[in-house]
Amino acid sequence: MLWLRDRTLDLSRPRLMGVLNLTPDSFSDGGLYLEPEKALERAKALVAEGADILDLGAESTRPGAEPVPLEEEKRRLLPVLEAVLTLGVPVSVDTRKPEVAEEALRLGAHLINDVTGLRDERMLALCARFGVAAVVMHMPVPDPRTMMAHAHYKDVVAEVRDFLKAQAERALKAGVPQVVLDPGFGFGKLLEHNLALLRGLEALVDLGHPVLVGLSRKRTIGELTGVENPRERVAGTLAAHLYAVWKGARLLRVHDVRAHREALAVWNALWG
Ligand code: HH2
Repeated sequence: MLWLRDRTLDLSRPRLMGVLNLTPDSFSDGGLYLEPEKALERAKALVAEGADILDLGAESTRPGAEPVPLEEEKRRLLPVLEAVLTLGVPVSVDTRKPEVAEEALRLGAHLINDVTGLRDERMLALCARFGVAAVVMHMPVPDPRTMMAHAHYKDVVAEVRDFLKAQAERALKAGVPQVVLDPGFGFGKLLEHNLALLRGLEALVDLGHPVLVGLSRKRTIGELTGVENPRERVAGTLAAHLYAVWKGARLLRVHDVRAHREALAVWNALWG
C-alpha cells in the first residue's frame, strides 16, 4: 500500500506514474507542455489513458542540465499543480528544492519525488511535517551537471542498495511516513550499470519498501534498440519495465501510459 495523504494506492499489482514535464528542455518531451492549458490537457489525457498517479516536474534533470532558478520553477509548476489537483488523481511533485516542495505540499501534493535522494534535511523535515511519503532516488552526486563524471562503481547494486537503505532509515527516523525506493536509472549510470541494477533489482525490493522504476524513453533503451528518437522508444521501454515488474517493481514512471496499461493488462492476466 502506498500512502498518499488522504488516500491510498493498492500496490498488490503494478501501478503507473504518468510523467508531466513542465519544462522547455526535458530530453523527450521538452517544450510540449509549457503553456498551462496544454499541460492540463496532457494531465487529463494521462489520466484517461490509465495513470494511477501523475508526476509533475518543472526542472529537467537529464545529464548536463543546468539548474532552474527557484522562482522560475515555481512559476512553471504551481499554477498547473493547482489545476491538476482538481482532477481527482494523486499528484507527485518532482523537485529537489525544499522551497518548491513546501508550496506544492501546501497546495495539496500527495507525494514528493526527490531525485537527490532526500539528502537535504529540509526536505525530510517537510515530508515529516506534512505527513507525506517521498520517493528516494539514487544519484551518485546531487547534481545532474556532474553526475556522469561519477559513473564509477565497484558493485553498483550494492552501492545503490546501501545508499537507499541509509536514506530510507534516515527519512523514517525523521518522521517521513513512507518511502519509495528508486535506483535512478541513467542518473550517473552507464548502460552496464543500468543493466546490472535491473538484473539485481531484488536487492532493492528486499529492503521492504515499494520500488519505483523509471526507464521510460531513456538513453539506455536507445542504446539497446538503436532507436535515436526518445519518443519512439516505447517498445524497448515496455520490455525493460515488464522485466522490472517481474523482479518486484511496483511503480513505473512512464511517458507512454496507454501502452503500459495495455502491457500490464496482459501481464496481470497471466501473472494472476
Ligand atoms: N527520471 C527523470 C526525472 N525524474 N524521478 C524518478 N523518481 N525516477 C526517474 O527515473 C526519473 C525521475 C528523467 O526523465 P524525464 O522527466 O522524462 O526527463 P527530464 O529530467 O529531462 O525532464
